[in-house]
Amino acid sequence: MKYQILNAPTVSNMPWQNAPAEKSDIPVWRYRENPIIGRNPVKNVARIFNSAVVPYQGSFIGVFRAERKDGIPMIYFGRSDDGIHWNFDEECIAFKDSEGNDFLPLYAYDPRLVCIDGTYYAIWCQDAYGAAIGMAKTTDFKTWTRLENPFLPFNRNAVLFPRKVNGKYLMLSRPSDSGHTPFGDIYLSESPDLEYWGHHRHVMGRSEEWWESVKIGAGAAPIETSEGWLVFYHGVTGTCNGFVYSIGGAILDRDMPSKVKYRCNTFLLTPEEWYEERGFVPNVCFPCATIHDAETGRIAIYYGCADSYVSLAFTTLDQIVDYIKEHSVVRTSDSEEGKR
Ligand code: BMA
Repeated sequence: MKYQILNAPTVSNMPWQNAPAEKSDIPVWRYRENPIIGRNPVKNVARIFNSAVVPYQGSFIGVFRAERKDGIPMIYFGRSDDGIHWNFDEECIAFKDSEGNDFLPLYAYDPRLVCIDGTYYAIWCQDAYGAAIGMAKTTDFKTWTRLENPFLPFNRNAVLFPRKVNGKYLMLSRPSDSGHTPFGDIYLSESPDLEYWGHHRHVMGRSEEWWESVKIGAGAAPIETSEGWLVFYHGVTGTCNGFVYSIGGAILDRDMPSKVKYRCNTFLLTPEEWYEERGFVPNVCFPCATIHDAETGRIAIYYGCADSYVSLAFTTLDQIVDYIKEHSVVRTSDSEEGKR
């Protein structure tokens, strides 16, 4: 391998299919049996999409955005032996406060899941007098304890880094408005303790590329590589029929991730298949997680489709890093530290 995935385990049983024989311009290909989670996947749930998974003790676990039949999104826990076929709990995660009392958000959506030093953190969007970020931690997947909300409303798409950098926890997020936000850049914040967040830095903005010209938001937790932090994010454009969500890629500096080293000027995946173009909200590809294998450099991207399904796409570290570098356009607001 030309590049290395760092500080991540070998996941030899991760989901995988080789690239189709027919060559494509972009080295990201879909799982042939997509979508992997269809409609009505569990009792009282109409759709699961925009969800996050991690390898766990030889199998896989995840937190899932489940749009229930009462119309309220909540986070459900799921398990899988192969990362493809999932079993979900029949009730949403029963979050507790630090005293052990029930503490459910009014609604919760678009969860991410990150393991730092053996503790698993779920991060999602919820109501806090407007859309804001919620967080909880667990070590046993039975008790999930809510942490203080890291940021003021309005904010969405928060993603934790999988390790401290220069002694600080790092989180990407996207300040927004209370509606279907028609703007938005990715910022970085740091914390000594996962409670107090500050030193906010601009990472990158919506760009001059048309496919990401309205807003962008962090997607999967950053993957640490020998070239920097590999980030799959969503980029949104506006059409006369509404927003279109594509998957983009960038590589952030390892020591100062508010600096973008490479940023791909093309999308890596855009709605083309029926399950991406057609659904509750058409034309949405929304990445929330990857599973990656440090030994082979294989990467599986989990993405929500049309606010209705979950699908899988694949790439390899060498191919995606080379592709991002070859198509990189980094502007001043990307390459600077992001402090004004
Ligand atoms: C965003 C979020 C996502 C959703 C997307 C498209 O604002 O709410 O959960 O996938 O819109 O509807």
